[in-house]
Amino acid sequence: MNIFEQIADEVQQGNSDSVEVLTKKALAEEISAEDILNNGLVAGMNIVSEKFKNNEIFIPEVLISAKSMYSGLGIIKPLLAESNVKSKGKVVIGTVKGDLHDIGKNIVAMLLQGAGFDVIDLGADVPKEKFLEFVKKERADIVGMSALLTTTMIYMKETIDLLKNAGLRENVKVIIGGAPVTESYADQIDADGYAPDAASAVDLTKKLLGET
Ligand code: B1M
Repeated sequence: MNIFEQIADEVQQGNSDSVEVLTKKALAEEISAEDILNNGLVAGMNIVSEKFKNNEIFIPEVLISAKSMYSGLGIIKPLLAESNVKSKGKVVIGTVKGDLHDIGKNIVAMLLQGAGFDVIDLGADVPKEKFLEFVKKERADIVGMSALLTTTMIYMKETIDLLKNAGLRENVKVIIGGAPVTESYADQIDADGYAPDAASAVDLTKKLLGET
């Protein structure tokens, strides 16, 4: 196994210590931070993402792998900033107002970050005004909203309407998800897409940004 495969493998196993050691080793071998990110850390998370999609692994494993990916990312992040590696796109994500469920949203955010997107996570219970503020401030390519309650889904539409009123709807793609959300609801409220799970959210984001 080459060093990229080793890093990817340790991310899959969720071994933070090994990911850290191997990331440092790769840097010592003068491998670029960008290559470590794409061919090691992200490659590992992509496999995790696929396995999660296929029900081969479950939430705890995804969280452990994501944590190990973060331990490598922490080491190369300053170097990535220096070398100005181009992000695949900027995603502002949050769980809508009145809704405290954030486990699924966190997984979506982690997999998006793992896939190379710049993710700004606004947390849970996010008012529409805050989504608008960050879409503007960060010049986001995508805004992602999560809702787990039938009573809070309506805030997805309210956020989209606010983006429209602010004249920003054309500048940003909107994706939504969460247990009670459906494709037809996405159509109904004029979102750009719906994803039933985190791995599909990554695929959808890539598709909307013209990556694949
Ligand atoms: Co609550 N809760 N909860 N809860 N809770 C549900 C959602 C419920 C279905 C349980 C039930 O009654 N059977 C029910 C909602 C009923 C309804 O509206 N139809 C419910 C309720 C009623 C409530 C309270 C009102 C209970 C009360 O206080 N009486 C209350 C509301 C609090 C609030 O939000 N204001 C409440 C509270 C809580 C806890 C705080 C205890 C806790 C949340 C902890 C936390 O998130 N930090 C909690 C939990 C854990 C659940 C269940 C059991 C599990 C949710 C979860 O984390 N799933 C849930 C029952 C269930 O869903 N079966 C339930 C795992 C997670 C990985 O899946 O979030 O679906 P999920 O995310 C998936 C996909 O949906 C998708 O990808 C993720 C990963 O594959 N996805 C996206 C999610 N967001 C996406 C965004 C995208 C794309 C895909 O693009 C942006």
